[in-house]
Amino acid sequence: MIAKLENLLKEAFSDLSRADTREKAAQVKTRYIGRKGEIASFLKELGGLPAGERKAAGEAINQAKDAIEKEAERLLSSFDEREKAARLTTDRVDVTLPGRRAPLGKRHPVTQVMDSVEAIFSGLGFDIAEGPEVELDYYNFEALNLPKDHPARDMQDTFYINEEVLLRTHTSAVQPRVMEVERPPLRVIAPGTVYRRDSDITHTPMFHQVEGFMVDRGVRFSDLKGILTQFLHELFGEDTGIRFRPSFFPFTEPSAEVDIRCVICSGSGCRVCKGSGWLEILGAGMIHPEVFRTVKYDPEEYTGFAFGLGIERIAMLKFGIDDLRLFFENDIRFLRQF
Ligand code: FA5
Repeated sequence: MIAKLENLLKEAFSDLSRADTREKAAQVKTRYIGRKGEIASFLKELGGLPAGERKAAGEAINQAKDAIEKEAERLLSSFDEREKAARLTTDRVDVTLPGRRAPLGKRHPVTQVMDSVEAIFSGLGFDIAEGPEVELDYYNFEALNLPKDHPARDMQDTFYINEEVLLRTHTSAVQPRVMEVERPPLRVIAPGTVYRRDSDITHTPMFHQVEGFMVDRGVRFSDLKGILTQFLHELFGEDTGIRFRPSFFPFTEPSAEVDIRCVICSGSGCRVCKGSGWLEILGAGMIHPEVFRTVKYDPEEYTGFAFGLGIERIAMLKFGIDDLRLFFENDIRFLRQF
């Protein structure tokens, strides 16, 4: 048996020396010292040996097993070392490379215009107020002199939630909310999102408005003209064409709409201004006495003006964009340009 063991040992070492991959070395190891390996079959034969020979044979088997195991482990860890060294050279990190920049967003053109509008009116002494987008019919219509069956309600196609609740169609709804709790003198703007069932190149179902109003003793239409002209000149430049047109709103009397020269076509007529050379950007007028009565202001004592402007319209003109819907598609190539 001892002679057979010596042969086995030689064979094992020679097999190990020929194993040129980690996998092959592991296979050789299993073949010799695995649970069903060569050494195990020697151990099984032990029982058949005469009692006097068993101890020596047992020791020899264990020695052979240890020797094979040691050599196999040495070989395996040398393969591991080589593999690690190879990985270190291929996976090397160049710490001097500049970092990858995370793509940086920009302020949306609508937000930029909203900020400029707020800054100009703050400079003119106006405070900022806010109201809810999901609004009561009362503030959006009734308190603004638009009772339930008033035909002028059709001017603004409304998203109703139920009989009494709707998505506000204009920021004018903030007007009675503020006047209900504050006394004149008032100079307030109310920026925000509004909703209408409307969609084409100059109308979207969701858009932004800024409402403005001023109430005090002796406020006149000329104050309205002065403030709006000052505002539009600050926003678009001193030589921007502006015109006031008579109009109708149930909550103002007299009422006007303000147009600005179409900057897309400089007034020669294009699809944005529908050939007129002008683009309507705001509605305005002197606050109706009925609105004052609703909020318990005495119309004999106080007068005031109000206006409501569309932010997207202004952004279109400022940035020369000919389709309103582009603002809400969130195409990064479009947004990056501003
Ligand atoms: C109003 O909303 C009135 N509340 C404005 C007002 C306030 C008048 C105070 C008098 C006193 P109008 O529906 O015209 O009015 O809208 C005002 C502005 O919002 C328009 O001039 C336009 O610039 C913009 N606008 C209206 N509908 C849309 C739409 N669907 N998409 C984008 N902008 C719109």
